[in-house]
Amino acid sequence: MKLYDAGRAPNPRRVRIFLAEKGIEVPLVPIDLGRLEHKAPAFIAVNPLKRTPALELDDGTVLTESIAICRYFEELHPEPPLFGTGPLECAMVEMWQRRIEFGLLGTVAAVFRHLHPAMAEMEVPQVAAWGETNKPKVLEFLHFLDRHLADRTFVCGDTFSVADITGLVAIDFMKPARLAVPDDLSNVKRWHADISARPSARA
Ligand SMILES: N[C@@H](CCC(=O)N[C@@H](CS)C(=O)NCC(=O)O)C(=O)O
Repeated sequence: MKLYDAGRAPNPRRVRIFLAEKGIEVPLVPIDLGRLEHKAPAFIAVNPLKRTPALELDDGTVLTESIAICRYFEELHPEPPLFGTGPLECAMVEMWQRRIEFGLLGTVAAVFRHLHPAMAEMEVPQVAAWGETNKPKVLEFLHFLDRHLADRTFVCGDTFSVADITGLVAIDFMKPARLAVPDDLSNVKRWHADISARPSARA
């Protein structure tokens, strides 16, 4: 199998962090988004949607969508569980993963994609007003998350999960999007510092 990766881009990084937490090594195929390699015929043959990451299995099957790829590895290598254990915890992880993916990663991505000059060739058309519209949405979600983290180590309690991975990547993606976590959100800052200190965060 091989994982089509894209350097600093947030979604491939989610998968790399997930793999690092599991201690799984998968050969990486670097795709240079800046050079629009993902829009070249060779990669379109892998993922016609022209997005990374993509996991190609030995029989040629291709999985895309970061969370689908992570779920595949969770089934292959259940330890440590990163999607929760038991009906309630699994549902909580799913709920928070989706909340953070849509409420934070998605809104930060909208700011980056629609306002950053480097995205002009990739996000066509760039709609600056949509980027600006998402800035307060990012802040609103961060305040919500800060209240939630007041009495929790990780997003879903005492156990690190894929919801924390999506959160880490989303917060780190704020830097290129030229956004910052407000200083008074001390719970988000403490949680982000803790999960950034895990070896997997270097992936
Ligand atoms: N929902 C997809 C999103 C994939 C995605 O948007 N990947 C970005 C990199 S973070 C990409 O390949 N962008 C290329 C482009 O927008 O043209 C996932 O979770 O994997």
